[in-house]
Amino acid sequence: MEINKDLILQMYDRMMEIRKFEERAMDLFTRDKIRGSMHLYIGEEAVATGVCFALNKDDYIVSTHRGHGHCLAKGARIDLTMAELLGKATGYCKGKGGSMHIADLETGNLGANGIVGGGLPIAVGAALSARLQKNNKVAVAFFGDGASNQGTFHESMNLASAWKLPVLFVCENNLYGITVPFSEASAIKDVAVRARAYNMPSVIIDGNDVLEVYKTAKEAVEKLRKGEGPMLIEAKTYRHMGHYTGDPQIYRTKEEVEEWKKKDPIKRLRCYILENNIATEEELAVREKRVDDVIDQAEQFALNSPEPDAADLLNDVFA
Ligand SMILES: Cc1ncc(C[n+]2csc(CCOP(=O)(O)OP(=O)(O)O)c2C)c(N)n1
Repeated sequence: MEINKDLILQMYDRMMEIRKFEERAMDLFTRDKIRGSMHLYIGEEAVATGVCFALNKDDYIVSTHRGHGHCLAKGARIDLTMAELLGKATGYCKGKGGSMHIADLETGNLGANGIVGGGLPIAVGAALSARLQKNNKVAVAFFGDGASNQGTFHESMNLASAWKLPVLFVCENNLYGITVPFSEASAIKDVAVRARAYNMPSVIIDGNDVLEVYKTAKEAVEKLRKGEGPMLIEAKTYRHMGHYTGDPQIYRTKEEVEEWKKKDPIKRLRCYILENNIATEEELAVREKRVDDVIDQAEQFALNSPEPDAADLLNDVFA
């Protein structure tokens, strides 16, 4: 599959936006502008970007506690996302969702989810609604290797396959569930083999290669739209940062982190672009500067936005 040059550059921009958005979010966090904690996606940008570029705007996604990347990759506005992280009234969920619970129905994002494995059944429900409404939409469930040990994963895989629903299961295997290596919590080496138990095709890919992610997702989504049933993609990747913003990271070595940083998906795409004469250093610098400006504006928008009104505290909240 040939990917046109313009699309490659757009994917580069999107990955840069996610990376710089999160670096700025971390900066705001250390300045006490963001409360609670955050789970950063830095290092995993190629997965969300490659998959979401293979989707239509109105296709559904469900996201995880590490959800900023999915949200932006699906096309959410950077300023409204930043405002949500700061708990401002202008944010996507009027400041009540915060980092872990952003939803944006305009772009089909049914929500990040603090419950590990909590998004998977929602994706199956969304796919069922697409089937019943015959609108040809697909649903993508992003989840981690840790979530694949949850009952919701198995129930969702089973039902989606039994009913041949248009769900793409995307496992972002970054090797750890908080501090626990996947290898210590699981009897299998690869999550992908679990699809066999549900009579579902699966594939293992390099999650740090956005072009491979895009091609695999594009082919999978075409099959889903033809009614061929669900599929599982296991994208091998790594998070550069700790599990959450205060993680002392004593469960992994600095050498391991450095090894994976050499496989940084953004640097890798940058090299590919230069080596294949898709753009010059100067052209990339202009694009990177544009991203910096967008992030600056988003930060200013978020900082200048009003706090939610206390009278709205219980509005739009369901339990
Ligand atoms: C149902 C549930 N159990 C436990 C937790 C605590 N918890 C938060 S993140 C996490 C690990 C998730 O690992 P993984 O799914 O691999 O995602 P990653 O953090 O690696 O992206 C756990 C156990 C939770 N939030 N929800």
